[in-house]
Amino acid sequence: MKHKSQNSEEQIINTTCSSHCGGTCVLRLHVKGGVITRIETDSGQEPQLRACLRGRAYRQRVYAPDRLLYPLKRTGERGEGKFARISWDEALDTIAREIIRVRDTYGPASMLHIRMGADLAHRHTATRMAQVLALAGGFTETWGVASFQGGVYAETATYGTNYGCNTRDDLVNSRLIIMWGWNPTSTVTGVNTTWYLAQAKEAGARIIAVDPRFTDSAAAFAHQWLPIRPGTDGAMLLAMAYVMLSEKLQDQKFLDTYTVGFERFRDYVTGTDDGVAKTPAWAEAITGVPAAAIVNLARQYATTRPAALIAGIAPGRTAYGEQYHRIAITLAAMTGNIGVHGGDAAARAWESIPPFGGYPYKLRQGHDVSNPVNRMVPAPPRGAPPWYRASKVHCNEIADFIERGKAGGYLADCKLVAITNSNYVNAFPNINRIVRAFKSKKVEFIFIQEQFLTATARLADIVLPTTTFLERNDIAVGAGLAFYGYAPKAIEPPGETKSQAEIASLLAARLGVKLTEPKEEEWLRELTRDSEIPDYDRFRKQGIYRLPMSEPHVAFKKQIEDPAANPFPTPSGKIEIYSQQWADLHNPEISPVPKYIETWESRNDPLFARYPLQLITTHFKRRAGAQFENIPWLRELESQSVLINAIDAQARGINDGDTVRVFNDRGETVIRARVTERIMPGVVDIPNGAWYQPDKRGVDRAGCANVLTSDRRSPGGAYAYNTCLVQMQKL
Ligand SMILES: Nc1nc2c(c(=O)[nH]1)N[C@H]1C(S)=C(S)[C@@H](COP(=O)(O)OP(=O)(O)OC[C@H]3O[C@@H](n4cnc5c(=O)[nH]c(N)nc54)[C@H](O)[C@@H]3O)O[C@H]1N2
Ligand SMILES: Nc1nc2c(c(=O)[nH]1)N[C@H]1C(S)=C(S)[C@@H](COP(=O)(O)OP(=O)(O)OC[C@H]3O[C@@H](n4cnc5c(=O)[nH]c(N)nc54)[C@H](O)[C@@H]3O)O[C@H]1N2
Ligand SMILES: [Mo]
Repeated sequence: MKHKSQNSEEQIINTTCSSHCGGTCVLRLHVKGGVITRIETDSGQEPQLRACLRGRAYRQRVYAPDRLLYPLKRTGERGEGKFARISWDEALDTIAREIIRVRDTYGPASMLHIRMGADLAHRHTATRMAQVLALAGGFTETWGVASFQGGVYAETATYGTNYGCNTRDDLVNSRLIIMWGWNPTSTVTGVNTTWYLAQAKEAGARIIAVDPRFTDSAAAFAHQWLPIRPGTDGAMLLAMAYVMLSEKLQDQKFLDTYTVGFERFRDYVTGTDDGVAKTPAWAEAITGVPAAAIVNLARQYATTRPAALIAGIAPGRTAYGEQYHRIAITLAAMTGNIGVHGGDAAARAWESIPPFGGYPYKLRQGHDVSNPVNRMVPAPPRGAPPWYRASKVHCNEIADFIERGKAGGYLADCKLVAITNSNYVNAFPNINRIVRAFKSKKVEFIFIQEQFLTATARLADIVLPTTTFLERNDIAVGAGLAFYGYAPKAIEPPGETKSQAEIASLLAARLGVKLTEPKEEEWLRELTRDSEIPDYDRFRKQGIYRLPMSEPHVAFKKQIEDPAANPFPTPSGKIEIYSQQWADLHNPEISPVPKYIETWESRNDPLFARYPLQLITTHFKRRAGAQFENIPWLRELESQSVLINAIDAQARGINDGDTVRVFNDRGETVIRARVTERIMPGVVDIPNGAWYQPDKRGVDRAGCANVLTSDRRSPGGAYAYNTCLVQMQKL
């Protein structure tokens, strides 16, 4: 796909949007003279893979006036934002020199690599940089998937795998859909999800939303909205189990055939083992959901076949979020909805791409890194959170790693930080602490690959400008529907920007290490060699390869239809409601029986007297994470505001549109208030991803939620973004 600038013929290039929302929708790029003039979406074969507002606005991202086009060197203090343009040679020579110096002086574990997704791509991922660092002697890795570590942990313990999702087209087979903390009209999480929800509704499915907010998804699809206090979902699910047990509605045959440990769960639910019956009245006091509504939902879920409990990942981004996921899965087993069309395994509502689940593509992994630092420590104990190793640092503990290093029990003192595909400072909790750590002289060198001068890039010493997915060749896979998408290089990289893979190979050469990788096209061909794609060249030309399927994919169908031949990949071969692996960890906070454990910063916390509002931080329609924040077309849609219920607003003399301060002991942000009935009293919502902008007093002026959120992590590694007490005041 080469474009010569003198070519004035307009070309239409199909590509697959690889953005962080996991949509993987079709974009039709109009390119004239090497410039994208317009972006449309799919208008071809049904079902069309139609893109959302963010994909269609991508042109403003590619040509944004603040796009980074040249390597930068910091000239002021870290965070001050003063940079000078330098050459690639100077930038890469400096980075290589620093890597060698830090490695030889302090050892490889003193180099930390922070990497995230950014694009759902396969070649141009942060893995390229990780491979270089690994070959150069190793580095300290992070662990914990911000999106859904609680769900990943719960699924691995209960099902033995991360692949627990049906394709979204199976929703039309459901008679009842429970959208539990799930708002796909905003979050997409798989192209066409809402289209299938609409079809399910038209076909007569009953749809219920359990969410502190009356979301657009609830408004469009739900017959009933049940507002629930954040972080209390486990209690409501347990009470539903209680109702099923006391009315003998559970599918005992399913439980006997496919699960182990249900009796222990039953004894916990009925209170036989701890003296507390998990009744609807018990749950009402905790969750705020009326007992009668809990009874009603339990009966519906147990008696409507098939029924899909779609267990959103946001309730799992709370303290002890892994327990919520385990209880949801147990309910899916109690109702016999696993492995059947129209049901759902109640695993994570979003499984993005391999290795984090989704459709089980036969795709080679482009993500493997053999890191010598991980071999410096013993293998993790059985049952430890997936991807955990003693050498790795949880993303919430990076400030601690920097502050305390070896003295804090880490393998090394943190001296160098490499950041790829992440706006770490903006995206992770307790920004003020992170900024202090990054500014401290303890870290001697920070470098980052970026498209924009984000809050994180402003703290770096060297910034490398990188391409968007429209400027390099890659592939994407459908999350939610089974297809491969080609994402061709549609335009030349602007300015001096370079792709992830090119940066990695240039740096490798300077470090004297050899990346034994084939060239781009060969690499992609190799990646898909054993895949379902029958003819790679044809796929490349057509842009999309849809897997021929006679019916929607249903997770665990084989295990349920023929259990003898297809055991679950757990130690017992069954769905482990009781997890011996978790029991062996002997950690009371990682209960082997799915339990409700009250969160920290709950309404019963003494802190509640000072900070009586529960903050949630949802994913915003006009952004993906913090990406797209600077896109004018998208900014027109909605302002960054804190949602507050009219009752709470009135009590504070706050009117719609007022500027308010939201604060707790960790920080403060100034933001516009939106007074609404669409969020329950006692809960406020600040959409995650506004660009952190501290004033001279250190108060954030942009409405960036992570100055408030807590960096305490759940024992299974879940991030507790939605467990946070705050107070709000009119300015
Ligand atoms: N309070 C709160 N915070 C949250 C969450 C929450 O619910 N509440 N959610 C968390 C979740 S689920 C996630 S996944 C994280 C996300 O956290 P991050 O992955 O750190 O966030 P992104 O905003 O996607 O930032 C990716 C950055 O990589 C840069 N980048 C560099 N190279 C590339 C490239 O090749 N392609 C692209 N597209 N970008 C590149 C982009 O410009 C962007 O600044 O945030 C977490 N933060
Ligand atoms: N437009 C857009 N799409 C995105 C993203 C984005 O930033 N913008 N980010 C992408 C990424 S990286 C991810 S990980 C996913 C995130 O996808 P989700 O985690 O599903 O998205 P959220 O908006 O955080 O939360 C979904 C719903 O859960 C509710 N909720 C919050 N806390 C609780 C709770 O404790 N209990 C219950 N029952 N409900 C709760 C919220 O009110 C919200 O309506 O979305 C992806 N898609
Ligand atoms: Mo995420």
